[in-house]
Amino acid sequence: MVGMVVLIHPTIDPRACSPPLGLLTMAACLERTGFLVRVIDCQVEILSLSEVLALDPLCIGIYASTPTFPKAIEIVKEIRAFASVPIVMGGPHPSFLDREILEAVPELDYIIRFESEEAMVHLVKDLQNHQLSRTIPNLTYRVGDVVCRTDLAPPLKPLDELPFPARHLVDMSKYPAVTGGAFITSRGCSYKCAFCASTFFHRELRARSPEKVLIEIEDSCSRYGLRFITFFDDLFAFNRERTIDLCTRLQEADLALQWGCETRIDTVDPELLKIMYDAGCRYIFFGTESGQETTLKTIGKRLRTQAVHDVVKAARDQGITVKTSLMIGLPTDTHDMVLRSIDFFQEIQPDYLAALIATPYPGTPIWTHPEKFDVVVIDHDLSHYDYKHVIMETSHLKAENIWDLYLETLAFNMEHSPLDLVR
Ligand code: B12
Ligand code: SF4
Repeated sequence: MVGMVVLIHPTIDPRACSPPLGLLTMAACLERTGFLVRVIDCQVEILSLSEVLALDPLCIGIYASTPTFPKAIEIVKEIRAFASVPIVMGGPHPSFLDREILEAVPELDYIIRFESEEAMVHLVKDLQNHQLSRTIPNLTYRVGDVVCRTDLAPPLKPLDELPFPARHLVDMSKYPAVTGGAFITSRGCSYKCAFCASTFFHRELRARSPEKVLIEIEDSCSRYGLRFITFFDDLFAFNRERTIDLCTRLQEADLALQWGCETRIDTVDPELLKIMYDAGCRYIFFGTESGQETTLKTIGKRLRTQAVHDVVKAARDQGITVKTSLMIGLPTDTHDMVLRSIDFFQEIQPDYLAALIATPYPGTPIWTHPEKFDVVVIDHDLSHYDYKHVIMETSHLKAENIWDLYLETLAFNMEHSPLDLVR
């Protein structure tokens, strides 16, 4: 008999949402192995518990980032109150806090840490055979009251061996046009910024071949009529040659497609920006974080403000809409330094400025070593970890200062008509 797996993506904020690509890639691997998969992306679909249980799944899998973790736990407890079906959780939050979570939540059976395609297929096969082997990688489980872990598998490669995300398992028409066309062409990053967990999550930067990426884009465009897509990679343009290769292919494919991406300031230059523009690039989000070089150094961002100035100008001159970010409440920032950062962004005139309150997400250096950064966490409600709440105070900035500076930065956006694309 073919087994069914239910995968749930909880949400706290359904605005500007996009299909959950990691979960859909895992779903595609399960389908490839012969399992039936039902994906419930709560951003666009709600299913009652009785409808979920009527599917009689072999197992229910739930994704959790830090802000969606409380919601994910609510779902776990609701299911467990009515059924004994095995429940597994994955995603960034449980990956970094697996032991603590399994110890605190007896209703949850398993956590798969980090990249989960291989482990999930293995686990579901074992559940179907009623025999759990200890060779499943990345697994955290319980034996009696004791929480145990298996070793991590090496990062998956080549990524081209993975199937494309199973977009057919969600209703693509329900996502907003501007964010629904989501793609990921690489995993990981080679930097270790103090507020970011990416490098620790993926461990190694790996990229898919431009050839395969283009096939996925062509296929999705023809199925779902996408006119604008976003590359959500951490560091889209990390390799100049590869970026040019993908741009050339996009241009030759002549899909009448416009696109956006997220990348670092120091991965592009005027020549590359022109190539990207000619291939349809109309939007870039640069994680700039601060206009102060000392702060950029403290957080390990390693950017020059002159480079930020030059690249923002070059991209806008090229006709690309530019969004930059300013993090409020970073270690070592004083009130005046943040005001000077706001001035800096006012001077360089990006089209949009994302105001983000610095947040110590699990897995990030600030979260792991708050003492090194001289910060104190003051809010432990994880649903507030959304860059919009004050979660920590620094040696120079108390909660009220951070909030006031945040409002001041938001005002910058008001003057520049905010289009809340993503983040
Ligand atoms: C792209 C991205 C987004 C996109 C998502 C696009 C999309 N449609 O998928 C957007 C912009 C929407 C987004 C939003 C947010 N993001 Co984000 N995002 C990323 C980024 C850069 C890449 C994620 C990705 O796709 N990776 C590739 C895939 C393969 O990985 P994955 O999705 O994690 O899935 C794998 C595993 O997690 C696991 N898995 C996934 N689902 C499930 C389910 C089960 C049952 C199991 C077992 C396993 C499993 O298997 C997958 C395949 O290997 C990561 C950084 C990173 N490199 O991971 C940050 C990252 C995940 N995001 C982060 C954050 C903080 C957020 C926000 C909270 C920010 C905010 N605005 O509040 C929101 C939360 C959204 C939510 N609903 O949870 C943090 C998470 C830290 C943490 N401890 O939670 C990260 C790590 C970046 C950082 N700042 O450190 N994000
Ligand atoms: S913030 Fe950007 S550059 Fe820094 S570690 Fe995260 S993904 Fe890499």
